[in-house]
Amino acid sequence: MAAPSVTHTAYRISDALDPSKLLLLDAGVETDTLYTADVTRTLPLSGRFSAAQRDVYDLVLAAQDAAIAVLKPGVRFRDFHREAMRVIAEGLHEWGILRLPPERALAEDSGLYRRYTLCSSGHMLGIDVHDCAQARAETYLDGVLEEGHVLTVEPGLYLQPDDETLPLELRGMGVRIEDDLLITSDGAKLLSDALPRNATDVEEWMDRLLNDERPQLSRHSAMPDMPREVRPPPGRRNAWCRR
Ligand SMILES: [Mn+2]
Repeated sequence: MAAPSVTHTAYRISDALDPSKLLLLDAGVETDTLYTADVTRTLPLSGRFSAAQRDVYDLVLAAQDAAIAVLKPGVRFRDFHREAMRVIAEGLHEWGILRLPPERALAEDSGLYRRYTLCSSGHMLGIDVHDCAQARAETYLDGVLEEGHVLTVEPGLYLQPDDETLPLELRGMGVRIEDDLLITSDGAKLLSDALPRNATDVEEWMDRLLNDERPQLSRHSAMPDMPREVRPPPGRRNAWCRR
């Protein structure tokens, strides 16, 4: 969200939105089966990305595409994050922001790119939206993907407003793109492709939203029609607001 420090915290929108800024919208749902998911899109509030915003957006999308491309059974959970970070580090190096060669920045004992990425690039989905944050490392972070696993891939660039290593036009910008994927027998199926992903499609979507061509809500998306017993239990805490 457009906020003074680019973090994963949920913000309340109390002021008018600045059309020159991006809106990072991370939305979570829980279905009547109690399974959860979240997706993120980063939207230009004016309807059009500025050149700098588009550059950052395109780099994050390239990182996400690269990460998605390595998903298949037998691949380690950490591998897609590494792949996303390789693309991010190469892009930041090309822009002159990351001064040292990407392979050195990516080394285990360096991680210098991390000041711009802050966090990991995805998580498993299930009964908890970060399913399961309490799992042992050997079955999750150090684990191996299997057919039937469902996860998010959500690399981002979070460029702090006071970071003097950044050109002025990039400071304070945050971009994340998050999609949900099912591991299949030989790859991964994108489950959230009903939402636009590339910058041009996002702009076309914003055009329609800004011109108030709202789609009709389907019967299932109208909460008041749902029987009371399938609503999420009241007061249940969820980690959606953390990412
Ligand atoms: Mn997420």
